[in-house]
Amino acid sequence: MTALDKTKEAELVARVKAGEEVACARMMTWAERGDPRFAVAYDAFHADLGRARRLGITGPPGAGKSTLVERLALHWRGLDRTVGIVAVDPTSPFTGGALLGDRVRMGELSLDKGVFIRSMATRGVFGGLARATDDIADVLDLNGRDMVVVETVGVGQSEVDVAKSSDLTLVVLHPGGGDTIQAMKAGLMEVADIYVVNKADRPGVDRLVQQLTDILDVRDIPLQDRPPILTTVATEGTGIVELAGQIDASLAEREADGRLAGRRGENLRRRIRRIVDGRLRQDVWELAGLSERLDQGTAGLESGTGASVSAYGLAEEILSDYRERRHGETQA
Ligand SMILES: Nc1nc2c(ncn2[C@@H]2O[C@H](COP(=O)(O)OP(=O)(O)O)[C@@H](O)[C@H]2O)c(=O)[nH]1
Ligand SMILES: [Mg+2]
Repeated sequence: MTALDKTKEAELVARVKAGEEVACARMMTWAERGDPRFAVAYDAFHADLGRARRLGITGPPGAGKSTLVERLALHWRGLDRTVGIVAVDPTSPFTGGALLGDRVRMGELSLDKGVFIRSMATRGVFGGLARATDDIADVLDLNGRDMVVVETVGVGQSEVDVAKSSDLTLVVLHPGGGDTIQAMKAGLMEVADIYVVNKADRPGVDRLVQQLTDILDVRDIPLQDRPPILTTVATEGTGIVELAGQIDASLAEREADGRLAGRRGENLRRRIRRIVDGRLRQDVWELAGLSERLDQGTAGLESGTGASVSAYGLAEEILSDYRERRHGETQA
């Protein structure tokens, strides 16, 4: 028995791996809070990861992402696959801001042990949204979920980044959700592996599909990478079987030709960079009270007694202070 086998972290890892939901929720809380115990646990389980299929779903608010995820989850349950859902959306029905019509079906899902739903606030997540959602998705993978879906509102760079950190990214648009220019500005077009035009029961679907097709036409995308465009009516379940089929087909193709492995490698490198960035930032600001140094350096400004301060100059001073202290630490 190694030292780690005796720890609480290892015990929790074993429980998550055995499929325990309470343990799963607990470990997710560690991840969300940036609890150092998560990193310890992660070291013990990272070799077990990679079995789950990970999907990112993003798009403008109100496009029908949550309704689609719910429908997909029900479909997968029918195929006896287990599901993990991470909803990063303060207005999502998963987070309790329930839309009346969705309550019944959500109830159905929430009673099903085969579906684990975790909702996350977008604010106050320690060390950034992408870091936390990657960790939480890993917990669901360890927990044995076949399909792990992360839903984010595609409004900001960090939300779009989260959707990219997956095996496959779905971008959901709807007629009446603004034009494709808006979606392009939000960076949604770059991340889409599959486009879903939802609310196909509404007018303007053909026009939206045409706009997307035009955009794809002008881009010089190799045929195999050209994102398919599917239409759905999530509220009625129309097009869900086709969408689920496309998801499986795209994943299978990417697995066979090595693109999946390549993407996972890319995601991992981006993730490690993020961890290093976070740790460095934490180090700089925490080490030997550099935050205080910043306050002191600018204190005169508010009282009107100080000389002007060079932002670059002070930043450089703080950094060189940090380096000196770091150097002193490694010498000691
Ligand atoms: N007419 C129509 N309404 C839909 C469809 N899909 C979702 N909705 C409705 O659109 C609203 C937003 O859906 P939601 O899934 O919460 O969107 P999200 O913000 O993208 O997660 C809800 O009132 C849904 O019932 C659809 O295919 N057709
Ligand atoms: Mg939603």
